[in-house]
Amino acid sequence: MAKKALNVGMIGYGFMGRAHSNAYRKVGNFFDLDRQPVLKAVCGRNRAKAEDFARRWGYESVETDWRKLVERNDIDAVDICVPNDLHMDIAVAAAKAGKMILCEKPLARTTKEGQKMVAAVEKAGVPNMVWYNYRRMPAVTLIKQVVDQGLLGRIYHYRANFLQDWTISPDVPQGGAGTWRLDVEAAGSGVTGDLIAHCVDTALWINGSIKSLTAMTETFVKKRKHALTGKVRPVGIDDAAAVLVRFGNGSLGLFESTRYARGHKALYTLEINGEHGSFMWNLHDMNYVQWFDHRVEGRLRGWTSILVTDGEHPYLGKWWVPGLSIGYEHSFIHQLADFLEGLSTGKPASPTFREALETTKVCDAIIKSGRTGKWQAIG
Ligand code: SOE
Repeated sequence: MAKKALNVGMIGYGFMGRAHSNAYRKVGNFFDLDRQPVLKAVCGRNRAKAEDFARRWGYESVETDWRKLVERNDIDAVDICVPNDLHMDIAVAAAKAGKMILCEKPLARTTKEGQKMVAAVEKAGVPNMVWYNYRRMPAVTLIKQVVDQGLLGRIYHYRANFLQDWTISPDVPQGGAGTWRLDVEAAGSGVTGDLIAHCVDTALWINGSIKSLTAMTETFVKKRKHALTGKVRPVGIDDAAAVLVRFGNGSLGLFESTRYARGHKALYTLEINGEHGSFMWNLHDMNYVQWFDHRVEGRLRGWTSILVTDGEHPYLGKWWVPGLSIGYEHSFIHQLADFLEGLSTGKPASPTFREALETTKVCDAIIKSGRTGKWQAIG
């Protein structure tokens, strides 16, 4: 049976534009889905660069004004891959135009912006999703499945880190392509919205809601040149954050993120400790998960390293043969496959805008607690 086309309009063509475009191109080759993404248009302010991107990835056309792309009748789904300060305006306009929306994380700079986005997609009744890709790393999905099965028993602890080192030099500018993440206007926050958001999204998914938190945040480099104006300006983002949380299930959580951990490039680690067992995972060894089962006979009990590449592991049946690894880009393909499947089954792929708003609320509370030094309840 011929597959129904899903015409995609992508806004932005940076690092995430490539990750998402790769997913659109590959998903139909590996997953059996009713819908086939068609790369209709890519939008970027710089026409030459957008045309270059379109040629490389096979987009049929180019726009330089996102409003035009959103209004086009031949676009079914809008993918938002631009800096965070544009997420809300684009999403609200796209929802009004009746488009499905796939938005890069974090949902928004603030809860207030996120709420407007949730209201817009729910009013329009359009399918929506936020690209929190790490949920779709097979080893992470496996942890979720096993926790849901109850094999860990009561959960006591959840901890996660996301460590990088690329902004240590005071010469790294704020603003502009790539470095907009250091500009508070464009990003909303620093490591909190960019990196802890990943830790929080996965934690909410695996371990449930967060009730309250207290945080310590720091900006180590106080002034940086703005890449667009050349002017030296105060830095408004958090360079590092350490957070203590209480989950709704009674467990305690710890999150730490920094861009000043010399030697670490993208070290996302997570650990969950339950009454009967524990899991540990880290992004630098993403196809392995460490599992400890206290129910095993004492003499044989110990940490087990599971290579998550078997057909019975999440998503792996769609790839190669057992023992052969997959990579970072596959998490986006998996998330897209879930989104497309959700269009057929009517069961929306998570996180929807409403679900991702919970992460934004936690991020807002981290920033607030970092400023006030006070515990924050998550509303
Ligand atoms: C920042 O360096 C960054 O690219 C994040 O923006 C991504 O979300 C993360 O997955 C990797 O690091």
